[in-house]
Amino acid sequence: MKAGRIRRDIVSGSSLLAVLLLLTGTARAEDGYRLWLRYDALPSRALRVYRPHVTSVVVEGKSATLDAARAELVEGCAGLLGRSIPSAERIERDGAIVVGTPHSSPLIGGLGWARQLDALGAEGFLIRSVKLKGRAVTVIASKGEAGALYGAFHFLRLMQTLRPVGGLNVSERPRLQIRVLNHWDNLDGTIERGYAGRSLWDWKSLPGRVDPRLRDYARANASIGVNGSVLNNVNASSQSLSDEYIRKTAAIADAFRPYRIRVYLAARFSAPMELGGLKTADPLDAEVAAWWRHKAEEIYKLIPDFGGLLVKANSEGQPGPRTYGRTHAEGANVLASALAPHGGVCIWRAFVYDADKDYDRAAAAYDSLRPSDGRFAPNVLLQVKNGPIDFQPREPFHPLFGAMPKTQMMLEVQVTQEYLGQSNNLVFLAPMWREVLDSDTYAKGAGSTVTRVIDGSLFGQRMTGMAGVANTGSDRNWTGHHFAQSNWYAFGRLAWNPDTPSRQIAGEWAGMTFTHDGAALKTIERVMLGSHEAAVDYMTPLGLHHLMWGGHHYGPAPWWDTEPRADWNPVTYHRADARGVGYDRTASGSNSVRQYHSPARERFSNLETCPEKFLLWFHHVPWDYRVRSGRTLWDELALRYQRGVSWVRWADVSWDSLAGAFDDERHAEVSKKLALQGRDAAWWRDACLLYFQTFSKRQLPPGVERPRMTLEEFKARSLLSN
Ligand code: GCV
Repeated sequence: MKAGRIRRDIVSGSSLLAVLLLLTGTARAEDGYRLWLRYDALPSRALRVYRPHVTSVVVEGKSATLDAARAELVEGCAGLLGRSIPSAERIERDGAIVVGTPHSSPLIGGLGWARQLDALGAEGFLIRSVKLKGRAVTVIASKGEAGALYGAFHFLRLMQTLRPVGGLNVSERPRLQIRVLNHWDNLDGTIERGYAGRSLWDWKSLPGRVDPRLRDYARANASIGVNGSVLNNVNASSQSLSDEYIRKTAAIADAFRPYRIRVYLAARFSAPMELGGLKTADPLDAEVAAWWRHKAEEIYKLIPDFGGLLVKANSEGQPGPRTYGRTHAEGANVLASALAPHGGVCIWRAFVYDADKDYDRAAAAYDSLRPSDGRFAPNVLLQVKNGPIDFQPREPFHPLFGAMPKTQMMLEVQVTQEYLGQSNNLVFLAPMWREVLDSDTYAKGAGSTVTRVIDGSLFGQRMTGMAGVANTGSDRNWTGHHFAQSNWYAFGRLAWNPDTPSRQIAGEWAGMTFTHDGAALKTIERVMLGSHEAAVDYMTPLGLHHLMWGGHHYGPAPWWDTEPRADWNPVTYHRADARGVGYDRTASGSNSVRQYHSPARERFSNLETCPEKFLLWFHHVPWDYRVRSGRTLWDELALRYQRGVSWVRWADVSWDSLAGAFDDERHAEVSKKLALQGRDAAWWRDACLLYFQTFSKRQLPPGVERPRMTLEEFKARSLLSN
């Protein structure tokens, strides 16, 4: 059966479902809590196709993870198929779903698949339609229980997205090993750059009371292959490593364990002083090393599968090894050697910048970390943000990718939308992350993509990973904006397989989250896939960056020049003057372009060949310079801003057309957010163009709407306070 054939019958299926829901009174609040794990009955035609393939769930063996897989399948299949699906001890009929490992399940052990399963590892899995005990069954098998659980979620996803479940021969394994969310959650319950309520971890009531919601958090993560959570802010409090907080952390780890989520903690580098009363945190001091060793022992006694420690050092006021004249490698290695006997890792952030006179912040991390290449311990991973400044709406890839062949590197992306309209703007981030993953570093000639750096295939790094700064919080729908859930989902899918196309991710998520109606799905996908480019257009087109209001980072303030550090001020980055706009990072300017390998370096350096999306990132360009459209830079800039605003209007109309395609509650809530996004986009356009116009002294070209306020009025009011 082809997916398309199922899809054509969907509309009649949904009307039937609506009638059924009315009759049975089973309609529930559509508040977004269920995320993409909604197991409502599928359209009737799909039911007819799927039901014979799914008649019972056979999970031999008992363990917390196998129990979780069984429960998910029983509940998920029953919901999707609109009938109860029993959990059975043995195969009694066609349509059994047999799940487990060769170790846990004699049925699977007897299949002779050990070699293939070994090759896929403990997190990989096979799903095959086979004859077993004379019955047509589906086997979900893995070498490890984690893989069996991931396979169960994969099977459910096949049905949720109306894909065939007969004749299956699926073979999957994660491309990256550490797939971890970084929560910037403070111990007082607030979240740095969090826009969806308070922290999910109720530290005050832990370890006595563990919020049952944590199980759903873990389920959601497991469903997309996320296998770790760093619980606390990288701007860390030493307290997170205190005995008291380790006990609290252990309670969270217990709740996550069935779903194979390991907990990690962010460590403050000076904790040996603050917690241990030492006089120094110098990483080469023997007492300091002993303190970290004992701390690791204490942690692993309570949390045997603890993932490791994440450190932000010598950055934005955080202490670090540089305070003692030591290198970043020396700093990382002291923690790494404490963690090594227990199998833990030290994840060291590359988000490091100083404020030397005339320095270019985009060059700082490379300059301070590259000399340490080859000096990090084997259980250290360097976690590098996608771009060299800071999660801007668009940045070129970080030059450190491809520059440290002897260092294990992870990619860090920001799922929470600090600079992208927070929880008010619909911005689907998969295309942005894809752009970075697909970027060619040329480190070993053409084809040396960022994906190949982080999946270990380019430099043969042994440990691999990807981190996402989480966007979850206590809001009922987890992420503030319903569509921000798609970014959590996209993170998991890309960390599992960094080659996954954005369209596939959008289609899966929208199908599972909103509707099976083919036409409606297409509309949602189009909105999602265009949203990042549109946000770049209305915020920072053509390579502009860091134009946002200081502090809260919401809305435009290109005029901002009052931060104590120049590198926190937008004026440092756009450099607008009477001649033009943009940051010259070529040899005639900061020359940070030197950090890229050839031919990327030359391509970025040359005004004619520099991709237009990075034009003002690398060049200071005259207002009358003719860009590829033949327009002057000024006209192009203005029209890009306008294009972003027009896109939001289009998205709003498209969304309106979906009324009735799914529940009114979420439809109305997203409509409200789109209205805010329209306001924000126009605000960005008007404030930025009015400001840049004071330098360009040119008229707005035809097609660009006139601003509704004066520049002084925009300056007087932060968008966030409106
Ligand atoms: C956790 C940006 C954010 C900070 C964040 C920092 C980081 O500067 O604005 O809130 O701090 O990045 O990634 O460490």
